[in-house]
Amino acid sequence: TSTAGSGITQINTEQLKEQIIRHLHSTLGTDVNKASPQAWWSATCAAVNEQVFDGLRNTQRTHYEQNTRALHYFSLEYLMGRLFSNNLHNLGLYSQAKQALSELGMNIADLEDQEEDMALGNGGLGRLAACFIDSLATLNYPAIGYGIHYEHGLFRQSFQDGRQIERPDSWREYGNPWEICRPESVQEISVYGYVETVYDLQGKMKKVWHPGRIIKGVPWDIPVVGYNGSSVNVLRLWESRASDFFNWDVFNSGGYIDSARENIEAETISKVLYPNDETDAGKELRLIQQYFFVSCSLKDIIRRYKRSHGDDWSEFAKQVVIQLNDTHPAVAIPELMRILVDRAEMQWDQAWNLCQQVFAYTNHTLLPEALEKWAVRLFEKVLPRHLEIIYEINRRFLVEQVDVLWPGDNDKKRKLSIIEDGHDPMVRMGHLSVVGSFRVNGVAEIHSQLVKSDLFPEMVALWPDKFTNVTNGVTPRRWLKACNPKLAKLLDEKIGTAWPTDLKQLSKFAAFADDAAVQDAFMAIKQQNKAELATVVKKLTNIDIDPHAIFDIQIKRLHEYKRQHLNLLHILALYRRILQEPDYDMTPRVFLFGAKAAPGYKLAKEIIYAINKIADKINHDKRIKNRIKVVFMPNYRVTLAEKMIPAADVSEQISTAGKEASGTGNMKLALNGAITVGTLDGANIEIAEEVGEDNIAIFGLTVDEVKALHANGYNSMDYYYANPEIKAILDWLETDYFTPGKPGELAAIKRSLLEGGDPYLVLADFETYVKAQEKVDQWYRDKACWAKKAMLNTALVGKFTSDRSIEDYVSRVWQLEKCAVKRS
Ligand code: 26Y
Repeated sequence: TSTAGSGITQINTEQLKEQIIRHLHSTLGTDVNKASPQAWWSATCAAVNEQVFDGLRNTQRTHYEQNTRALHYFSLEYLMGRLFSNNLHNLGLYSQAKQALSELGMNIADLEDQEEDMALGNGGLGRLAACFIDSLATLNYPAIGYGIHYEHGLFRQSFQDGRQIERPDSWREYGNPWEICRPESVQEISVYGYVETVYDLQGKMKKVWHPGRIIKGVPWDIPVVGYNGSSVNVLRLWESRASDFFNWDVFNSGGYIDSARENIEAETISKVLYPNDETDAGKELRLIQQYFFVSCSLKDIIRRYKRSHGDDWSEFAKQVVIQLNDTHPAVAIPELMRILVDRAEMQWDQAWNLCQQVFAYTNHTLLPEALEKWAVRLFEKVLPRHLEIIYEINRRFLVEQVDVLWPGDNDKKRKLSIIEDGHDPMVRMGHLSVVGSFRVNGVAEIHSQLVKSDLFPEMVALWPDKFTNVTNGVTPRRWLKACNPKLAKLLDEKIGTAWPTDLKQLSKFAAFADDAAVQDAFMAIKQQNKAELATVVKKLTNIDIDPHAIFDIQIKRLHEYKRQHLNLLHILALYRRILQEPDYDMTPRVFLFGAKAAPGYKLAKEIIYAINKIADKINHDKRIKNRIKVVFMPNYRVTLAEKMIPAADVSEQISTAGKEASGTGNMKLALNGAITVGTLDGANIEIAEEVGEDNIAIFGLTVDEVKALHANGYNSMDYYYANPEIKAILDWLETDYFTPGKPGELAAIKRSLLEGGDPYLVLADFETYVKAQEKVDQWYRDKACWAKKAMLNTALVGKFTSDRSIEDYVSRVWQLEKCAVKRS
């Protein structure tokens, strides 16, 4: 028994074997001879948890004793994926566990496949939260993640005749070994009802909220294991239940069935993750979800604070900082005001001061349809007291800030008001978040610039120092070490083993970029990863792909701005060229897609259908001699990403400039040696700066050119008539070539690009995109040239570790101290 880091006890293979067998017997009630793979997995998790819970207790005790300032990350989404191999890697136990299981006759990879993904998020924003809590624990920062314990995460996707079908995800159907219920920390929260104005004996006015419903929040804790046995932090997720207290009367007066119905309504709150990203539907249940978890979390924070400070609020802002992951948890701002003013009877100014020292806000989008707004009517119904508080925040803001800088300027007031006026007045959550926070950040340099120049320019005039940038990052533990063990091993051999926690070390690998032997080793690893992916593809889709072809991968949510249809037009162009010119010279390429469409997003679903139909036609067309294959992987999720990313040659990052806030898949792919074909958007710009222009294929309009084109009137028809290839391809979509007997089935894409005006400038970027792809094809023909570029991508993207992002947040926003965990 030795020590890894300081918080966790390290054990050896023999001890691990004993623990696994012990858990098979006493936790699972089975034995080595009859245990199912599921039971072996559970028993191994239980063994792993012995180390995890050790570290958790040590971490919590240390933080309590040291009375540390802590970060509280508020997010509606955490896209955790699987935790089994991640926890083993971070504990430094992966190889011991592999060995122990193999000695017990089990294959660790089979056990890994027993685990459901924890898919409590939609995409980038949710996965970012997961990478951040990994880095926070690894760097020994006191931090807790708060969110919702959804019963159903993001839907499971399958295809029926090429169309997306959604089925519920039930990740906890057979329990989840990683979570601990904490009934001792249950909270009760209120919704609905009305506000009464009362006067106390001194004649002082008070607002009393008489809630219509009380709901119980039950916390589930998921330990977050730092790499190398450092801290074990907690992700605390709230599950909603009916409040026993509230239902007691109903129950006694014979309303057994009614009370069961109330139970169902209360439990609905944490039932399901909303599957929309980037289109706000303004649904009542979603607002209640937001308030539910925010209110539970704030009460939890305050309970913990009061344990050491009683009713003295003077240290609160020193102890507590809360990061709002987009505006989704922004109702925390009026909720903290309500607690301070109505409950703690603090003066408004003092309470507001406190709020403005505690909250910080990260913006993840500029898309107008993703900016959250709540109808004032709805807000009033669900949270009547909070609406009053928002009005008062707004009144003071307009009088004390806006009117002071721009006296009498009603135009400025209209623009800056937290309430948008109109037939159906709205609460603007972005405005509320900026006004209530001490810092606002975007997620890549260019995005943070655009947040200032295009989204909140007047707010910048009021508070220039409030705005900053923190470029996103990803955890290299999951996204290199665990998912690409062969490359990780090569790196260990060539540059030492420090890179997982000091990713800039990867730059040492650049010294081998011209070394033929290392190039061969690097490309052999890529080849093996591609062969492994080919097996997965065969199993999931029954499509045969050649591991010697270029693997060209686009994996991200399906959205017009991400332009999967631009990729599709390129595929059609190649297909058509081959049909017209049978000897058309191109390197064989496999185009792989992974994407879920929001269930209500019609055009996104049409794009999936079109890709599937075109794939079917091309994959079966003997004339093209396997030069093109198209694969749409079903049910793209973290676990599939872990198999696709290490096998990628080309990374598609082709959003319209100015639309992708950052992107994080781009970082994971480059880290694993894929070459980016990308626009100058989001973090692509910073990736290009790091890897150099020779090692990335940049194309397309820049942000400024996009703006100019729109300003001068963009007409997609011009491109249709000017470029015969574009015209032929779009016309093709209207025939029944890809959908025999059903002409017009793929016409929605053409319509959106022509009659629809092509809002994301697909046709404007088509030509330069095709040129960039031709360049990539040429690069690939020279094996050494390609190997060098791919290796330099891995070597030069050290900036994009989430550890660096966290250090940026610490110095620019959170002001935390590291806290070394002491073992008991
Ligand atoms: C309002 C609601 C419908 C909504 C729900 C989820 C709106 C947006 C989202 C999710 C947004 C999201 O994932 N944004 C992505 O965040 C990543 C992390 O910062 C960025 O890298 C990526 O560019 C951005 O699209």
